[in-house]
Amino acid sequence: MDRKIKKVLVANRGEIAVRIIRGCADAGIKSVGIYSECDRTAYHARLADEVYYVGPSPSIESYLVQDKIIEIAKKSKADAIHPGYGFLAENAEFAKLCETSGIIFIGPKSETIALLGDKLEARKMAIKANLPLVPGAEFDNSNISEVESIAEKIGYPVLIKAAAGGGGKGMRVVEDKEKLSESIKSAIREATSAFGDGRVYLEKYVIKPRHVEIQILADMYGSAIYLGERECSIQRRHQKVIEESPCPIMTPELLKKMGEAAVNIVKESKYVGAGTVEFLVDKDLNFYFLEVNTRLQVEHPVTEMVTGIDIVREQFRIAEGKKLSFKQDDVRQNGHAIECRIYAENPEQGFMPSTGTIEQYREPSGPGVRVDAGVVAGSQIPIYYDPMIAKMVVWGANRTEAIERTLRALNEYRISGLSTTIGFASAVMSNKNFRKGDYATDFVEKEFPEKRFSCHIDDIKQKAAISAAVFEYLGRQKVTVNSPGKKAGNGSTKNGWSQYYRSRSINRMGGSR
Ligand code: MV4
Repeated sequence: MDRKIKKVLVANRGEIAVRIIRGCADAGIKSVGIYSECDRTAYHARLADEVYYVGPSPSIESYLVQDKIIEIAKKSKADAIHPGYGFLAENAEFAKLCETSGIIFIGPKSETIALLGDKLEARKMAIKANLPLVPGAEFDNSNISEVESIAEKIGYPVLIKAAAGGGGKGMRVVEDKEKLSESIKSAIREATSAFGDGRVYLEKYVIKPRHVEIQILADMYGSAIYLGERECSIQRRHQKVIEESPCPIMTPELLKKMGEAAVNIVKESKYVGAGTVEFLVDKDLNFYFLEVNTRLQVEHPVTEMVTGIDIVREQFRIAEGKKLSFKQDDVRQNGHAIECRIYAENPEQGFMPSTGTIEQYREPSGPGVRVDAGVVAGSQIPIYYDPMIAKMVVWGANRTEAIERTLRALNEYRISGLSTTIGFASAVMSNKNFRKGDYATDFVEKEFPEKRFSCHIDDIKQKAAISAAVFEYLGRQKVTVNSPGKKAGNGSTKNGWSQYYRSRSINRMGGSR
């Protein structure tokens, strides 16, 4: 079964393509990049050993064109395709196409992707594997009185979910019987138009849950292990903002139970590769299965930093038909890691995507800091794709150290030319309840209820850093930095330079959005 992978086509862009290309280099594997029209000069395309044009900028004409990607894989003689996340990563049809084309798809088998992608099938699988589930049920879409009696039995509030959904898409909370049939009808309509599949089901709505997920690895020979958990409750509108590991409320007993549950569903579904099992955890530390993500996740580096295991490397090994090289007892969680997702968005304008060119770009570094970015100075941020441009992942010996170090690193980060969420991440790190570890999925709406977020720069260190940056930019002329004052310091999301410039009414840089 052993098949050495010599060359991998990376069917993605941005930071995850960069991550996988680096993983290839570390494993002695050649990488093939693909790029769309607007990604001609993108960093991932510069970094790959070999690159091919895949099509016009819109994803449906480039990163989603299955036949074209297979054709490039064949032309470049790639043994395998790594899909990253998003795009074709959880597309069972594409995995199948790889299989029938004799190309290794780095991920589970297409049947597994199809099965777990159907949330009702995944639920059945979880029941078979004895996982705890939120009380809920599938029902006949056409029979409203049946639905009403099921909802009554579950107890209000109930949550309508789409079988083809996931990640929060197509969900509806229903508070009482009166709104049930109308909500179901609109949920079916929405699911039909979004997924071409109108099947929905009901679950008891868990109030203020935490979102905790377990990273797993499984080989082709039925062995599976868990690599600890990630706490992912800090999100806004189902978009994760901060992730950390360990979960602040985790206990060794709970981790063992959740980890073993995750391994059970993985084994039951004959899963192969790296994957994530999502759970809700309530305030009494009860946990409930949600879904299985059959891909490498955005937040995987949090686990890598705490366990020391290179998940992408393990994906290659598993895909080559190797057995897992370590046992559950070999996995240790060391210290604490926090990931801040850096989005090209403007928090002051309701987190609207902020497109344009990155003018200055300087990453933080130093002890415990890892930045996975898809950009460099001069990069264009196109409108066509996800606005996440980088992830800053910070390790500390304990949670407090990780938080303090995250703040230090965020203060060091300089991006100008467009708006980012760096200032927002700092505000989360400074939040009292975040620091206590006392938060759930309602954190952002509760602690930052305004649609627009603006953060005030009054930190002396930040000022010093800004002056250094100005100094650098003005070609080493001597610059006197005045105190920005209360009113002026509102542009923190522009991070550093532009803030300063705005407060001094110099718009050479700040004006370039
Ligand atoms: C839930 C829930 C409460 N009760 N299910 C959202 C993403 C999808 N994977 C499942 N989600 C939820 N399912 C029950 N029965 C609350 C959420 C939820 C949520 C979950 C994880 C992270 C953020 C969230 C934000 C709002 C709601």
